[in-house]
Amino acid sequence: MIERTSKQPDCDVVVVGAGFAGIYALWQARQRGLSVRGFESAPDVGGTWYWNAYPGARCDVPSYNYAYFFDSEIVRNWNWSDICAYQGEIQHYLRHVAERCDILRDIAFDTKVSRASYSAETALWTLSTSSGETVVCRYLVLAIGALSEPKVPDIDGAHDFAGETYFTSKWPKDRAVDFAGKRVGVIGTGSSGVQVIPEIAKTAERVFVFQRTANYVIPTEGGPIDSKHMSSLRQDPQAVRQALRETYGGNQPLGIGEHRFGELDETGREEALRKAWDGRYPALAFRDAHLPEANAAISDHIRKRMQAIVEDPWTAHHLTPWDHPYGGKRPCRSDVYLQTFNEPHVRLIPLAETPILGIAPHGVVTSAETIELDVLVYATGFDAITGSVFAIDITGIGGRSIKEAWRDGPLNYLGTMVHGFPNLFLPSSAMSPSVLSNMATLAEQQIDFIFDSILWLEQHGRPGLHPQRESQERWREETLHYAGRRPGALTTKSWYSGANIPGKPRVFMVYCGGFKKYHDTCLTELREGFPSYALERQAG
Ligand code: NA7
Repeated sequence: MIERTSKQPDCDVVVVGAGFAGIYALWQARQRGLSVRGFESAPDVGGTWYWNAYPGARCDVPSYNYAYFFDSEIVRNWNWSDICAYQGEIQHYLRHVAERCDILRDIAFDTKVSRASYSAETALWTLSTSSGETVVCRYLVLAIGALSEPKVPDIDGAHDFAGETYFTSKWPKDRAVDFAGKRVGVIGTGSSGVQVIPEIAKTAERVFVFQRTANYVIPTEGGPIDSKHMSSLRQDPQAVRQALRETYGGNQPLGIGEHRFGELDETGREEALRKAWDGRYPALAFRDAHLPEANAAISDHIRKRMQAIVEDPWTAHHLTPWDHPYGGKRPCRSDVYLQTFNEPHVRLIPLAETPILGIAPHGVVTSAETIELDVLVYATGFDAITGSVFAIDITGIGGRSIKEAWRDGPLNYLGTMVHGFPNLFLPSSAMSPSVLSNMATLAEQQIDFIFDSILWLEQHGRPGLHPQRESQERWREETLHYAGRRPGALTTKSWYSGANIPGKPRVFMVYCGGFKKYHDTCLTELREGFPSYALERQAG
């Protein structure tokens, strides 16, 4: 049982998680003169980039944007080896930033926070950790990531498999996995599957790809970084930082079509689509690419391109996403995935035709056959956005749990705070631009907003701050309004709306109003003294 009577906190702020948001939060706390402690379940910094260390793991947002900008010297001194950096390099970068900011000494590694409860009497949070410690703080920042709670495989017999089993979301860090001469099955064809499959195919004797839903796969933006572009970024990193916050997605796209869809005739549209594919920005072939008719043309074009890459017509047809428009699910990026299916030892098993009945000790049993395997790799994704929050037993005012508050799906205001849970901050969580934006830009913007809010609270007698119930309702409506304008968002089964987890409420969880609008709304709250929030004064 947590001791709830302490009136003196052990520190001002606790930060849970040491990924992009957590590292910056620890640094911000120090800059603002607050005492802080950090907890991280992994043995090192990196967060999602620590765990997802599978071969081929790579960011598909350009590295020079998917980075910190708060410290101009980091921008000037760090050299990315590729436009789209691989996992090892990103983790190395995060370690470099953590060392430079001297925040490693604040973090207890290999330590999970299992419980967090708020006392209205003391206006303090009390946490329990896996090391048996109890920590009391004023402000709790859960920088626990949107894709950090792996989805538990929901397939019969999964535990009976006698061969080697791996999860892309928890890849071994202490050794290289050897696929040479082995029959390998991969379940899942989202971004992780699409990245790991070509790597496995390099050495495995046979590769069987179990695909439940075909997904769009477009070229990466990878390759050497243009030195002129990098020099211009380095000239004034703070201006770039500001400019990123003025964009729709928190990054600078590689290209965008010159014209609107409606301005072009058939030939002009074909030309724009061709140019966009060659320029590696097919999703932005038109200035108004978000309109349903433009999106339909883009989706058709990508389907044709995908089919042209895969030589076998049956495989090409089954790898093509016919059931949803581009962007309905998280699209994948690769220059080698589709090509891998042209190799004779790689076979696609479309589960829509031959579903998996179960897993046996020696392989996967589908409705058509038993496929004998030595290795099984799960690339089955995450209990996205809410999973990491529910992994901690969080209780707010009156002992109400967050699971209860979010029984019908997540509810919050501006993606960061929840009614009934004062001074709890949730960067990268639901109803923020999160996974549909550049998560690095978002981490900095949200942590700035959170610590500006904390500073305001410190200056106003440290009350408990939480959004009014009505503000949350309004924000959810606004989130759903913008989702309704995004082709496929509300009609496609995707993890954006919890459809990958049986029993999870189907609520679209990402704010699509654009980064600039989101940022402006946060700034308005700060400027006007939090009109959409309630303040809880400490008793006595
Ligand atoms: P995703 O995008 O959720 O992909 C998971 C894949 O696993 C997807 O193809 C799923 O099919 C498939 N899946 C999940 N459960 C099953 C079962 N039970 N049987 C068969 N197939 C299954 O996760 P990723 O790790 O690839 O990517 C996550 C994000 O990381 C990515 O979007 C980037 O932002 C980085 P489904 O499509 O649900 O039918």
